Amino acid sequence: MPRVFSGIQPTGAPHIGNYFGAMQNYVTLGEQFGKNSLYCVVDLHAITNPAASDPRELAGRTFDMAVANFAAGLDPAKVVFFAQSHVPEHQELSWVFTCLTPVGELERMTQYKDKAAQYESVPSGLLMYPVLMAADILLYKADTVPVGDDQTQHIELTREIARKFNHHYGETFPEPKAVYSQGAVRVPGVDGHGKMSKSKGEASTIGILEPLGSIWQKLRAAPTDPQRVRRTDPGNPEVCLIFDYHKLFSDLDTIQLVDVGCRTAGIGCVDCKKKLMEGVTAHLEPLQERAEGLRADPDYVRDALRQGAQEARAIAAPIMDEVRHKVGFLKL
Ligand code: AQP
Repeated sequence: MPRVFSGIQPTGAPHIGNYFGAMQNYVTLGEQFGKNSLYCVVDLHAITNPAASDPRELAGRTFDMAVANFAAGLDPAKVVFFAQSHVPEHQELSWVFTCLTPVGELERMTQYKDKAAQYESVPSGLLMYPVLMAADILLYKADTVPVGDDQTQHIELTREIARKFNHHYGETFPEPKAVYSQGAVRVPGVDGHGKMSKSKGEASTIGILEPLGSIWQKLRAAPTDPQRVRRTDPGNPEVCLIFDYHKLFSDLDTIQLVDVGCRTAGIGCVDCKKKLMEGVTAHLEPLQERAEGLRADPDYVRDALRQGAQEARAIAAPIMDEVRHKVGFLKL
């Protein structure tokens, strides 16, 4: 049976890119593979980003990320859901992989280059980010990784690290494959600049737990086809992020209606956005109600995380023993 692993950073409020790009797949794969699917709030990864690692906020964000995933449909009794820092073996395996990975390969990672360019002094944890990610996945010998396509290069490096370990120390790890969700591999930010990302700040994201009034304010102000200056101008939905969002939230009839309406100037941008908001509300309102219920019962969430960490450690322990033995560490 396949083993599934994926992680999500507690670097901010989860958004519709995380939801459609990854979290929905967590739920689907969780229903198929039960306790063979592991999901992790990667708080160790989060502290590679100094702007998102305020110690007064990190624990709360980790908790909120668990709430969001449970509200989105992940049942912690049926899958393994935990926080990365509660399973120290992630760091131990990461060190072994660090010693196998050339610095040059890490410096070539696009995400590293983009992020490092923002700092005067680059934290070395940022360079090691994909090595820790490889350890997250391979610690459970997972072969299936539901992610958005921004992670493709990191998954390729994970495969490379698995090959290298197997070559050096003998056949141990599978070469995992990324699984993408259909139609949502890279959800654009609501500011119209690149992919939606937590660390770009709330102005660029639509949070799945964000009040609906606030979401509407953002959608109302969001850019549309720049060529469509007047209401009577025909537009091109293919270059409009509102149309991208319709494909996520609206039914087929509505998608067709706004597609034709935009091309023929039969519908204005504000009405098109109102139609989108109907789909957003139908989708997110029940999820937000479930999240409220979970927030009102913090012991349930904490117990679920505690239990998840125990289950994860039980899977990781024999695999880590095998690694220690193969690497040659003295066993007492
Ligand atoms: N815009 C997106 N479209 C589709 N999938 C996405 N993912 C993230 N953004 C999009 C997928 O969500 C999972 C969790 O990734 P993450 O925690 O790294 O998400 P983020 O919002 O991208 O977070 P940050 O903190 O802002 O990270 P950076 O700055 O690194 O992008 C992953 O499977 C991801 O592919």
